[in-house]
Amino acid sequence: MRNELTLSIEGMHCEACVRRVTAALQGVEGVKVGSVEVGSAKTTFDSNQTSAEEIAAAVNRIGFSAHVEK
Ligand code: 9UX
Repeated sequence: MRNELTLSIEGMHCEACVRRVTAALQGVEGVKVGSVEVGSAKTTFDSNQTSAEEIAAAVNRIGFSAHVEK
């Protein structure tokens, strides 16, 4: 099943951050990136392939602090 996920992301300050976060999200199997801006990201994901926690963890691994909004 396909779920919507919005992350609020601390530590993003510029467009390069937007690109880094976008790349990290695209690297997670089952994720479709909607929009990424400084401070947040909207995605959808297949719950058979990944989870909100896993997606947030991928963003945290590159040095940000992601929180699941919904
Ligand atoms: Mo911008 Mo982001 O100078 O990880 S690249 S703050």
